[in-house]
Amino acid sequence: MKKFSILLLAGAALTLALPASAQFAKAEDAIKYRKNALFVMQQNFGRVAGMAAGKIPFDAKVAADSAAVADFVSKLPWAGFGPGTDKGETKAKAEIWTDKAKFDDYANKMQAEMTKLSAAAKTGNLDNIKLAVTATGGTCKSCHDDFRAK
Ligand code: ASC
Repeated sequence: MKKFSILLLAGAALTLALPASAQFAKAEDAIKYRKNALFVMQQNFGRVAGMAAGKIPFDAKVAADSAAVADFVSKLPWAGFGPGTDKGETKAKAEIWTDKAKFDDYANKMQAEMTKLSAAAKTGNLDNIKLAVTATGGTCKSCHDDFRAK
């Protein structure tokens, strides 16, 4: 096989391996990736939170669908926080990389709560959803307080 084809295949393999083994062409892409994933997650979580707060009319199907998307997307941002992605257009604090265990712990807790929120939303019970929204929102906030610049 020609060298070029081997390189192409290797490149394709790396791309397909995302996000389990995160490889981005540039740090800038990793930053964009995590921000966009967090944005998509927030839009879906925010919709459910809005219903829980009575700011958006409650629609059980929309809530369940949105929570399921937020749950899935909550698994994505972390691949974009690799080494060397601390500088650029980001509010990510340096502590993410110097206190990685704590950051990972927050990230894991958020994902666990997002999964519970999705389960709660599937029940269609607004009281269950409210409790889960509060728990999930708390995990967003604690990580932002410690690891996101103002
Ligand atoms: C959101 C959002 C957050 C969290 C947080 C909850 O919708 O963008 O960062 O909820 O405000 O306390």
